[in-house]
Amino acid sequence: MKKLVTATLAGAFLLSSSLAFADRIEDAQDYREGIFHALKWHFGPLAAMAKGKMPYDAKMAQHHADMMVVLSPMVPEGFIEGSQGGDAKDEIWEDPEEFQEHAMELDKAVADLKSAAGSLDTLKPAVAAVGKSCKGCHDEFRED
Ligand code: ASC
Repeated sequence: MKKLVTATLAGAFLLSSSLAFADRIEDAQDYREGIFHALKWHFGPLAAMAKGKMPYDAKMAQHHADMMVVLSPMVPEGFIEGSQGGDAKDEIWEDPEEFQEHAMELDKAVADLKSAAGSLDTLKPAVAAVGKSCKGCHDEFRED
């Protein structure tokens, strides 16, 4: 009887932890999509300022660039093993080094953006570099 109780408890624990892990995998897609949406939220006004579609505002530009510096390193964590799917191509998991390289490129471009946000002249090329980094990764690793 004691053995049965122990086995039942162990089984219940394993089941609940694997269910929790299944949630974790599902949550990973939401997590990474959330980070990308937040990056887009902050990049949108910067791109608009760079293109002259919104008046340049140094304080706002700095804020959005600062937020992107926080968000960018959060991206790779959303691509845990088993969370393949959504817009993410399998190549991310097949060539993690290449993916990591793109992620580090974004970190670098965003750090440059933070330094460049103080004037429109410096903001423009820095925005272009971030856009290029986004596109480079999307071309390779995102489903159209
Ligand atoms: C954006 C956005 C992207 C990138 C990409 C750059 O504003 O949402 O995914 O720029 O379009 O080419």
